[in-house]
Amino acid sequence: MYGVCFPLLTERQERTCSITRQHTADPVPGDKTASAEATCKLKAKFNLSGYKDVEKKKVVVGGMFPVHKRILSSDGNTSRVPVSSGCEGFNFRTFRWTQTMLFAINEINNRDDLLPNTDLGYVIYDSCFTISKAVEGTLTYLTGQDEAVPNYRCGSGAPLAALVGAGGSDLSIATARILGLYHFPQVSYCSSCSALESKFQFPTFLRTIPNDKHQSNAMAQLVLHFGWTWVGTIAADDDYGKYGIKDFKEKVEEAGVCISFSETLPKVSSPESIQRIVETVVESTANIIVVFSSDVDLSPLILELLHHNVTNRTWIASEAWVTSALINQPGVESLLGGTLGFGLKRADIPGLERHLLDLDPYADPLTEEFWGTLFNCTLDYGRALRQSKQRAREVNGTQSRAVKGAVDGLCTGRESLAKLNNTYSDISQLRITYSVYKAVYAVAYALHNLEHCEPGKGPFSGKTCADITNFEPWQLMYYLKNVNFKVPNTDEEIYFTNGDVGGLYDIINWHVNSNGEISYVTVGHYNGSAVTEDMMIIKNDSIVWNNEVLEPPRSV
Ligand code: TCR
Repeated sequence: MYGVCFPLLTERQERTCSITRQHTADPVPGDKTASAEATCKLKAKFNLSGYKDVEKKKVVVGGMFPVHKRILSSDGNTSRVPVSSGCEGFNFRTFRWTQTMLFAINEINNRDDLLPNTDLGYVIYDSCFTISKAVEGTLTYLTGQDEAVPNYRCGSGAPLAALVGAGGSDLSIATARILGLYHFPQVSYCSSCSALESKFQFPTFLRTIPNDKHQSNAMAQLVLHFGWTWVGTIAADDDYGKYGIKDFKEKVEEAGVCISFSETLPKVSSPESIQRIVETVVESTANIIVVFSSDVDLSPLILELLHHNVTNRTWIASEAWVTSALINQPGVESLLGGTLGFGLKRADIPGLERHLLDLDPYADPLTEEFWGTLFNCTLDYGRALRQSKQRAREVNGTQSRAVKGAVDGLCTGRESLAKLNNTYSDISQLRITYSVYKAVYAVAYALHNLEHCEPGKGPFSGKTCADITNFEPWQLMYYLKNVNFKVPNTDEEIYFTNGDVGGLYDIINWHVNSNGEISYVTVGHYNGSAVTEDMMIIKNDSIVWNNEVLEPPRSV
């Protein structure tokens, strides 16, 4: 498994746990009761910088981020002991989200007014954009085992708080089902799919990103606003894409709009499918194309459309790609200039840039990989070489390719991050990043309220309180559901209604400047909770379109 503990923080707490059986169901295959005395491998990291009182209580918050873009495919060999798959395709943007969770925890640990007597530790997992990895991480988190053993959980040590994650909606749907079984809260920063609103199915799921039903509605209103009647749709092959487009279609079809084509992007690389979608786009007379997809899934199609010199289409972007550097690459302006889309509310997070730039490359395997990928070098030559040889052996039974990669060059770890123009340290579009920050704060405020419950006035049976050193997950869930706080340095108030927050978006338009670079210009706002007439405010005159006449395109 690829659970990542961050030794960035200076004190480690290694827990020895007695394993307690939570269910009396049939023994799990390969029952681990024999190793019940085994050391719990879960290492929670605690921060010393905010450490004024050594006697502080400790709580561990879980985090899950899609730092890699996919898992390595297995060779299908069943004649040897299977190992958990490795991951590849380092994602700088999601790595920024990960670092933001650490930043928020640090900030909270340094505050005297929030959780003054308790330090937050953390365990972070890389879900590699893959459901199986997300499930594996969830089981590991719940059980405290390196090998995920269902129905077991560490019985001692710092209590686990909530899981911040897991990334895309398909991952969260899987993890929320498991966590729900144990009444364990999950706060998501990025899973926006409308299916997750069902509290019957996902009783302990909350999120700081708006429910996509608002976004689908907003897209439909945009289409109706400009009087377009003929649109094409493209969706990712996951819950995000499918539900997003389904809700959009329902809304526009009600109003008489026709759908020219509906395509689905492949999840695993498939040049043939991409080719087919390109042909559909080229042959269709629809000028307006609505795309509900993450940037990772969309980028192969964009590359191919560029190849075919496709222009004169207006793209309607969902939030996941509207400000993505993976899509906004040099050269896309002829295809994507004039794009209109929906972005989450942006914020500045004071101190975050410093934290990102001060990253210690040697802190953990992920920071090492980040450094090596960014500067195209190897930090610790000996170790990296061994690792790449090992990986090469595992992946394709040969050493040649990976070894070649490892001799590119060495780096000192003192290279300057600030000089590079990388999406990791670009703090101009903190949208999901801000949502991560809010999710960590929601957990901290819930824990704070749990800790400061007045005995005899508590919410639990007999007016009792929970104990911060030994609470049950459902008790924290009570406080999370009822949390209400102001996000630091903003005037935004966070509270959950049925696990959801309000549907606020910026309407973003891609303007091309004289150098051919794209800038994101906010041309309007959408508020899903306002009365119908006030929901969408859009400044038509500020919009730049992707056609010579520079006016709203006609849709046929
Ligand atoms: N919700 C998507 C995943 C996602 C995403 C992103 C992925 C969103 N925004 C930005 C990468 C980058 C919004 C989901 O699956 O729910």
